[in-house]
Parts: sequence; structure tokens; C-alpha cells
Amino acid sequence: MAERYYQREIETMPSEQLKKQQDEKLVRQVRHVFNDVPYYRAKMEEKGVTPDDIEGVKDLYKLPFLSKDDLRETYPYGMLAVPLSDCVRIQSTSGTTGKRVIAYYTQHDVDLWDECCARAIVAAGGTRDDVVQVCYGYGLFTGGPGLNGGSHKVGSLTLPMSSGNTERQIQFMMDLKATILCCTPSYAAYIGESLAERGYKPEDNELKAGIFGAEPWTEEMRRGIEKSLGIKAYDIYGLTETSGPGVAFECREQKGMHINEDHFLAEIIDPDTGEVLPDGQKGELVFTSLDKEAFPLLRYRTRDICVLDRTPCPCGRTHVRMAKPMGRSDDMLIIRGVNVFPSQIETVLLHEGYAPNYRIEVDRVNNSDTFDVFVELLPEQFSDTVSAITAMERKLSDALRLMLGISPKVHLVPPKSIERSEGKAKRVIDKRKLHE
Ligand code: DLL
Repeated sequence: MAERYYQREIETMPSEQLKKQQDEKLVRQVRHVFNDVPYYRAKMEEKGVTPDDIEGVKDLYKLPFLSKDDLRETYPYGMLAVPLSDCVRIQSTSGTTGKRVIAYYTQHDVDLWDECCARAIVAAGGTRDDVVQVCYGYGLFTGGPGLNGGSHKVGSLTLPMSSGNTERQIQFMMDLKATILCCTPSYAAYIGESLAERGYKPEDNELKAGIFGAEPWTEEMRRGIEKSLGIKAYDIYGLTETSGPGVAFECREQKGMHINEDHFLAEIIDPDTGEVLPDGQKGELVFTSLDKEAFPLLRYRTRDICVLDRTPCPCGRTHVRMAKPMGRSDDMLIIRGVNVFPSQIETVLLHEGYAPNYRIEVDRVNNSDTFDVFVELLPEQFSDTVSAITAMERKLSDALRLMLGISPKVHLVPPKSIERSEGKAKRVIDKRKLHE
């Protein structure tokens, strides 16, 4: 089947032409923030750079970085780049620590964001004939409103379900014959599990695709969801600060997510030194929004660790691809001096045949780190003897040691004993923080 695009001309624009547009937009955006956001002007002046120093993308490195701390410091209105009366919406991060970050949108910004989400939906096979069930949270979280807006642009029938109430999700999915499911991967896995419990087989639903993001998920998890729902699962990435979901999305090739480079410039930097790294090297992802009006961020440090790939994509899109983020630099656990990403643990669990229902607990006892991984047994394993389960725990612990370089204590626990997530899963409990 021929590849479909929501905005063919933009998505397949020759690189030279795209680069020229980016240069022009960047020059304009830098002037906009310098003139209209005193905080930015001060930061640029501190670094000795003026808009005249920025002639295009080649000069991006001259600009100062912006971090979440800057956004917290300027809460609530300090980063606003247009009069408040021009804004039509806010969204906000979940803000588990410190102040929330508030993102502002003009109508132009909302349209731009919705278009990015529409590109993701069309890349996943969406058309005006589809029924798109959006079970990302609605409200301050960007997931629901973003995919909702994208689905409207495509002209699909949109089911604005929000997250939770799984019983109702399943009823609407079946009765209204939803064809595209949008939610976090952990909630998709839970919906798959809930359908099976109710006796539904994967072929009983009309779903053809899922658009899942907002949290790290592994290839193994993708395969599990695809099997349980009978669909093709697509990744989507974004963050509140850059508008929400749709900054990048997967095409049918699924070799990384295309970044909507007409709106967002991406760089990879060394998180320790701030040095810009060449394409292909792993580091922290940094975004510059080229044409957002109300809340335009220049060189925003996402803390997401990933790699950029500029090799041509057979789908015809010319925009750069980002690999699945391995997790945020601040999600990384340092246990007995070793760096551990929860996604590495998930890879091993799924590879060893367990479901993605697990919890990681880290603590410090007598000045030494403890590292426990609780993993649910599958219902058919639950009846195994104690000695069989002890042997399975040992096998899993060995597999984790091979991946991580350190051994966790593995606890296989009864099915359904680990809480399911309807939004972003919370899999890590680091009790060491309580002692600080
Ligand atoms: O999670 C926006 C979103 C909604 C993206 C729905 C995709 C789908 P925040 O709550 O601000 O925004 O969290 C942003 O989530 O910096 C990443 O660490 C993580 N994240 C988002 N998408 C992915 C993904 C939304 N596909 C933070 N893979 C980001 C891995 C992701 N991590």
C-alpha cells in the first residue's frame, strides 16, 4: 500500500529546502524571544549573544540552553512571549516534584500541535473512516487533548474517553468498533489483559493500530501489545514543554520516530559538558521550537537520552528520526555505582516470558544499596511448586545480572498483585531518597 501523509509536501520536503526554512524560522524566533521575553534576553546577554549573531541553524550552538529549572523559576508567566490575551489554552506537566511547568498556546500553537498529531495518526494508517479511541488522560495532561485535536484534523470519529474505567473503554471499543487506540503502552497492555480476561480473542476487536507513548517502552513490550490486541503498535513522542505528543512519531518502517523538523530542531548533547554530539551518538535530546508563538523554547534540555538518525527512510519522509528514548537521565538509577535504566529490566523480563507487570525497589541498608525486582507470575505458573519458583527467580536474577552487571533480588509474586496503570506507569520506588 502506498505511504500516506497528512502534509505530504512538508513531510517529504527535500532537505535543502527544509534547511532553508529552518534557517529563516530560527532567525525570526530568536528575535521574537529576545524582544519579548526579558528572561531570555538576560540569558542571551549573559552569554554575550545577540540576535545578530544568529544567521541560521549553524549558529544554534551559540544560544544558551534552557532547563526545567528555568521554567520553574519563571513560573507562572515569565516565559510568556505574547500578551496573555492572545493565549487560548494552557496545559501542564504532572509536576511530581517542585512547581508544575505551564505551557501556553495561542490558537496558531494549538493548530500546529494538532497538525503534528494528525501526521502521527495518518502515518499509523488513520483516515476519516477511522474510529479513534483516545484514552490518554484529558485535562492538564497533553495526551488526551493532543491526540483528540489530531484525530479531528484527520476527520476520524473521535472517542474522547480519557484514561481509566476500563470496563467502559472495552464496551465502547466493541460497540463503536474502534479502529485506532491511543493511550500509554502500559495502559494498552492492561486493556489487552482485560479483554482476554473477558474471553475476547485479539481478532474479536476491530482495532488495526495503536499510537502509544508518554513513557519509555521496549520492543518486547510492543510485540506483547501487538499480540494481545491484534494490531500494529506505533510509538509517539513529545513533552508538555514543546506542546505535547506529536513532536515525533513512527512511520510504517518503525525505525525510529520522525521529528517534525519544520517545527522542532533537534540536537543531541553530552549531558555533562553540553557539547553538541554528531548524529548517531547517544546523548541528551535538546529541542528548539521554530514557530510556536506563546511559549517558544530555544535549546530546551529534555533530559531524554537518545540517538538521532539522518539516513534516508524508505517511507519517503525526509525528517530526521530519533530512536526510542531509553528513559530520562533523571530516571536512571545508580545502584552500587552501576547505571540502571528500568527499560533494561523490562527488556529482560519480557524476553524471559514474563508480562510487563513489575516493580523495582531500591533502598540503602547499612550503607549498601539493596535492589529488589518484584515480577508477577503468569496465571499458569502460579501453581508451580516452591522449589520451581525459587529456580525461576534464580534464572531471572542471572538474566538480569547479564544485562545490568549487578544482581537484583528477584521476587516472583502472584498474578494481579502489582498495581496496573491507566496513565504513565510508576515502576520504581527509590527509598534511598527518603533517607536523604
Ligand atoms: O508525555 C506527552 C505525550 C503524551 C507524549 C502522549 C506521547 C503521548 P509529559 O508528561 O510532559 O508529556 O512527559 C514528557 O515523557 O520527556 C519523555 O521522558 C517521556 N516520553 C514521552 N513520550 C515518550 C516515548 C507527554 N514515546 C516525557 N517514549 C518526555 C519514551 C516518552 N518516553
